[in-house]
Amino acid sequence: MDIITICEEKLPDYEEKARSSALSLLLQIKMFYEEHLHLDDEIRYVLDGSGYFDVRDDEDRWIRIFVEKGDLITLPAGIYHRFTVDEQNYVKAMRLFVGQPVWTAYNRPADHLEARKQYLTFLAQSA
Ligand code: KMT
Ligand code: NI
Repeated sequence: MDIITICEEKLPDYEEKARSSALSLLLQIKMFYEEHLHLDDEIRYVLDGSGYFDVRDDEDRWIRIFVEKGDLITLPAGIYHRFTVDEQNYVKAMRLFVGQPVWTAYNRPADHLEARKQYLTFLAQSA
């Protein structure tokens, strides 16, 4: 596991280090909000703060899931999803992995990936 914190710190913008850390935070927020999938299950335990996981249903509509401190969420490998913080602008979460930590995001379209094909097969079987 590792721990990820997304929070907007009010740092003086004349400082180069502060500027670049604010920029990397914005890039990270933007990256999480791009629709993507992973090759492994995404398991997140919210330690503090809150936010939204949006997942696609079987008809490709968004479903918004609010998560807050104490919540555990597992997104299956291959499901399209995105994440955003809410107006609190703060979330601290534990990212849990089975085996090697893999958190590479594949932005949509990623339909050629085996994880996507397996997920669709799983969906069709459970329908
Ligand atoms: C992801 O890949 O979507 C994330 O790790 C979201 C941030 S964890 C609260
Ligand atoms: Ni993800």
